[in-house]
Amino acid sequence: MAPIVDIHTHVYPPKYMDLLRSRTTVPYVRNFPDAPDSSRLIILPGEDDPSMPSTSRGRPIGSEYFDIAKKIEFMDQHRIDKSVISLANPWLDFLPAEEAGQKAVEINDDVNEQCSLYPGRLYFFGTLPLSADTATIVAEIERLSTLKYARGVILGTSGLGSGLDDANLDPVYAALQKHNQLIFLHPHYGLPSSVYGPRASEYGHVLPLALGFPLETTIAVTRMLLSGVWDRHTGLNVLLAHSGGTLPFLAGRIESCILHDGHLKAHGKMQKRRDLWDILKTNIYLDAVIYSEVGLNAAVEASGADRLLFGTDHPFFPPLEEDAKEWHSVNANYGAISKAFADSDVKAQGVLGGNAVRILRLED
Ligand code: 5CU
Repeated sequence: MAPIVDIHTHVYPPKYMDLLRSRTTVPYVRNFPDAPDSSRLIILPGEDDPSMPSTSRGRPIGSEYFDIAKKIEFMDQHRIDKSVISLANPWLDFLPAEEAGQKAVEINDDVNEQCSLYPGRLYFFGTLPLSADTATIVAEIERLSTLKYARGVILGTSGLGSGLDDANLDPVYAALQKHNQLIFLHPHYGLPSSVYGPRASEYGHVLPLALGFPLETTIAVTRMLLSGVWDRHTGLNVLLAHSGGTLPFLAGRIESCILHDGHLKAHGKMQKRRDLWDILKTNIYLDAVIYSEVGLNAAVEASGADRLLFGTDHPFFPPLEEDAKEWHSVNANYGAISKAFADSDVKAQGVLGGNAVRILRLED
């Protein structure tokens, strides 16, 4: 039996918590006067609208977000053997350039240290100082490749500030490829809040999380495609959160729009271009955090069962019932895998952990 490996599971390590608690603008952690005993994590744009009661702002944050012993407890409770933990959004994107490099070193060392407390059970995706200059970012990639438990980096979609289709990222992509470090691409910024309409505040976090996040990822990868990132960096490996957003479902439409675009044709951007289906099967890995068999089947069709990896998104999406033992969100992902691979235990074992062990070098 392959081990069960969770590759989509977050932490805010102690050094990052100190940073969030020291801040007063998004992102930050705060106890509000009308609920002094409960800390709130405010990370998404617009979550701290003063017109909302403090108990609706952001989300409650408890020790499951930063205490690594709680991560292990959660893993044991859900039969997870190994986890590849990553700093949760918004990473270091908001830091001034001059602070980012040092903070990345401190936080990556902090997480590497946490992994060392549970040998064989914890690995991590490092975080990059993306607001710093390219040399500082590349230096951290090189340093990460020497840390025992690092297996790649987690990246948001903003890149150096103007997206992942920015040619200035080429040295960063080249360094990641050279050091065989996988990018775990994860959304944070969503879509402009105007698309959710004037009654958005009545709908909790559903629209930004269910739709804004996946569309953000889809747009980021399509911009990489259109700008030629995948042609210039043919060996770049990227793991997409939430089963690729909507990419497996929309890949055909994206390809068709490219083939019918007069502007791209006139500017010679269609010649020698790798197509999205090839990239999905060669460069892209997808997590299995999609909560249904239908989404999982699309991911398998697009990238193949051997490129799909189990995840939980812990500590986000806890059950709302206080006495729940197991998390519905985790069991939904387990259930989708067992239904989608009812006819192949080998494939199911791969998705649950065998693929992660192979791709991320997690052998004991
Ligand atoms: O619930 C949320 O806001 C989130 C988030 O911010 N990041 C994430 O990975 N999952 C859920």
